[in-house]
Amino acid sequence: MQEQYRPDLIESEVQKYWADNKTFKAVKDPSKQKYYCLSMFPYPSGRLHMGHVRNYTIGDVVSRYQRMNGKNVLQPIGWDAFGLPAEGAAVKNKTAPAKWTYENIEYMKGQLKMLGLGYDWDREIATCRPEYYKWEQWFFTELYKKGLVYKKTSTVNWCPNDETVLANEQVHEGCCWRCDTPVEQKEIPQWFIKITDYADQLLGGLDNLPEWPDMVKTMQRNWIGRSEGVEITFKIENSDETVAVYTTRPDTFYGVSYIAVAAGHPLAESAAKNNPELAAFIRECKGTKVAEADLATLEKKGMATGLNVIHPITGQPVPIWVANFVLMHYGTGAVMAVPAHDQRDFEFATKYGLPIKQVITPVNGEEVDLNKAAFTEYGQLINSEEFNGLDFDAAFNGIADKLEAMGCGKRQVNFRLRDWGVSRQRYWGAPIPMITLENGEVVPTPLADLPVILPENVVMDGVQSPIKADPNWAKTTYNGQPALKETDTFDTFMESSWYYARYTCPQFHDGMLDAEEANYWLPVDQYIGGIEHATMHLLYFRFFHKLLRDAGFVKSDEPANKLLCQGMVLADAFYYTSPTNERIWVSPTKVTLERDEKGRIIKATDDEGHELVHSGMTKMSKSKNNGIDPQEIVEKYGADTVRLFMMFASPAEMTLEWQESGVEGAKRFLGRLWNLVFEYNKNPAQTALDPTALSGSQKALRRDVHKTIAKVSDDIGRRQTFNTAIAAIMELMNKLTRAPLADEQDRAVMAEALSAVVRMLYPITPHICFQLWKELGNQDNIDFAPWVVADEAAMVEDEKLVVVQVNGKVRGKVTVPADMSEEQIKDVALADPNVQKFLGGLNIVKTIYVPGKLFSFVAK
Ligand code: ANZ
Repeated sequence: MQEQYRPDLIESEVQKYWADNKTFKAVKDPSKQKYYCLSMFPYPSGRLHMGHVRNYTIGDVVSRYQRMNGKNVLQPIGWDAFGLPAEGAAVKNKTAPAKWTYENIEYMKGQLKMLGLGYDWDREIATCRPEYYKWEQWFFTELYKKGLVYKKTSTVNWCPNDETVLANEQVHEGCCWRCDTPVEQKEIPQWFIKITDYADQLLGGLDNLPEWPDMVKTMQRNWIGRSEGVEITFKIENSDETVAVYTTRPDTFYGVSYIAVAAGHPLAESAAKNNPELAAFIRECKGTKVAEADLATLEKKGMATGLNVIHPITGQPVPIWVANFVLMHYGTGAVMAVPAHDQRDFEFATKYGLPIKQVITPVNGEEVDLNKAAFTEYGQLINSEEFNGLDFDAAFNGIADKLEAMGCGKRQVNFRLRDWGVSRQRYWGAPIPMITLENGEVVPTPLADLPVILPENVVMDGVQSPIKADPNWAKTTYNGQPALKETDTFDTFMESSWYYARYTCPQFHDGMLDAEEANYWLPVDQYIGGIEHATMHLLYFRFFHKLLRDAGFVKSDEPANKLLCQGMVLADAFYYTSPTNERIWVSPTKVTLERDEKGRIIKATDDEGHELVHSGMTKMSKSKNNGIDPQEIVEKYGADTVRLFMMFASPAEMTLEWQESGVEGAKRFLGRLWNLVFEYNKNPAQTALDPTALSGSQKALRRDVHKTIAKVSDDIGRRQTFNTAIAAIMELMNKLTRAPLADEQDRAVMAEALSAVVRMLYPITPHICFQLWKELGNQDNIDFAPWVVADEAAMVEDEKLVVVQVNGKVRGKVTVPADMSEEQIKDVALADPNVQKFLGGLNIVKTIYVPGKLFSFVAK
């Protein structure tokens, strides 16, 4: 055995062994319990970052742990390979997006292997490959045939710089998330998938996911946004027409002081016909973006239409206004405004001098000051005729009943969730498999013509998609007639919505999924990824699973039983201010620090002598230049050290603070483990451990070993608190390094302990453990060695430490057999010289015994 711990020698060799032997190849085996562990696949951006390393290390720890527990483990990996960055890079580097992507994949694959991640590489998927997206295209055509896909002209967020449609979440304060260009509104035809048909199931299904983080479930509930309300129809004064509103607060019906309609509402349009001022206002409204999130803070603007409705109960006329805070695509695009009880309505009414009538009062009788703000809580009705005094529920039902009886209201459930617009006008994505015939009819591409291949060998000019720029690409035939292919591509969330299922049968040629394989492996047992995917990806992923179920491919209702969202990786960020008043961020790897005795940073300078400001620990990012390159760190310390540090530095779902000193500590720990095995191996145990032949201290050490096994098994397996598991192993290691190796049973206890430690650490630091397992004399490989099981008998305490007090002060500690009686313990305590000293000359008046813990004398 090598005397020094040399990760540089071990790691590449072990990795080669795994690769040559396909150690982690997963094969369906119905006789074994399967375990599907999935980490969110990376976008092939060029290099791995620490966030990836953290995500993938967690997944690997879980996978290896489950394999040792006898499960048939599937841990696949692949590439979320389509997407906009490839186009930008292609323009910049004058290459094709495909070439850039494939090169990145090759490079990053090497990086993943360098980390020792145990993937089944035979299942690798790159979503930009035609054999993958063929089935996505096919599935889309099937959804179309089922009526779950439709085309609609709709207003989209348009980034004029990237020439692409942006999702609401991709618009940050009115600007493109990528390039900060102000976002415009544009009407274009788009393909939509009817996710709203599944809104109820997507919401209800959350209740069947006990092992998903509450935060994710709450975010999904809010995203789906189910609300119960009433749709109320108002008659327009002096007209046969009506206007409908959706309200969740029918209890405030007597407080309506105006009706507000969206700029795109037909009523607004018709009122504008003879009113140029109103028409101009509507144009202005349509030009500016109103994301739901911005509604509250938006400056309220509006204009009267000159029309009134008649309040169905009071018979009073109520004016209709056009208002910029009403969304066209929510509810009916019109609201009944109750300024006394809704803050948006309040701001609007205050601005335009509309009446504010209180109809709700706090239950506790407090005064409400309607000069300042609306009172928006539930309360008791006032100024509402026969409904006065009712609470929210009673008033909701009473007023809803009344309006229903009058024929002008009906109860309704609404969802905030919108249908999923999947069209993108960019090039680097899967072509949408639809064809327009000469007569304008649109038909799905037949299976025989799939995949609709995206040409990879293209020249990008950075503006237009090459398949749009090439007038020939779209030309095709359908039933012998000339026709045109769709030139839009899919939203890349499409590919990431079903990759988890394709991993179960990535080479299957006869269909989208091999149902037998899919149903053996699915659902995913453990999914791991960032919280930033809480709504969109994780909702589409759940949606697709239900679509796959309804298409007969899978039997389960949900794609993943358990979800872990790992925290972000943070690092210190430093900057100095340039003469032109710019902040220049300096990489922490180029910073020299001085610390005070408590370890706080008191001075930071860079290589060029600039004195730096320490702006604290923040998320590793390009903008603050505080990213640490995983590859450099692995080359410097070894993969095991990096993995150990990552898993030890904080609980998996919390943020992780990158500290190079912590990495060094992890390396030293692995060095100590290596040394201990080395020392032990100089004179290893020759005889088996005999639990009946152990001394007290040998028994005590063995007890620690088994207690640690029990804790680590629970921490890794159930609690997923990997950091506390590692802490427990470290504590045990401290005891082991101090333990004697003098007699044969000392060595036998050590042999058992080392075998346990190596197996417990294997999921976290697999290379060193692979090697040490061999050094400990095992013939088989550790990869399939059984997980250690704690021996209950070894954990039984056969001795106890009892504290002895005299008149409330600790005067001694005695070790006694666990089953010793109170009387006998008293004798032992009395025999202690120090206790005797303090009892000397006193009379014992009372004794108190707390079993197994404390013996107390009261003496005078
Ligand atoms: C009267 C009212 C009085 C309202 C009150 C609230 C408080 P959720 O829960 O999100 O469904 N609303 C309806 N359609 C709208 C649209 N297209 N654009 C903007 N706002 C709209 O919210 C429903 C509430 O949001 C509705 O209840 C309506 O205002 C408003 F004291 O009606 B409410």
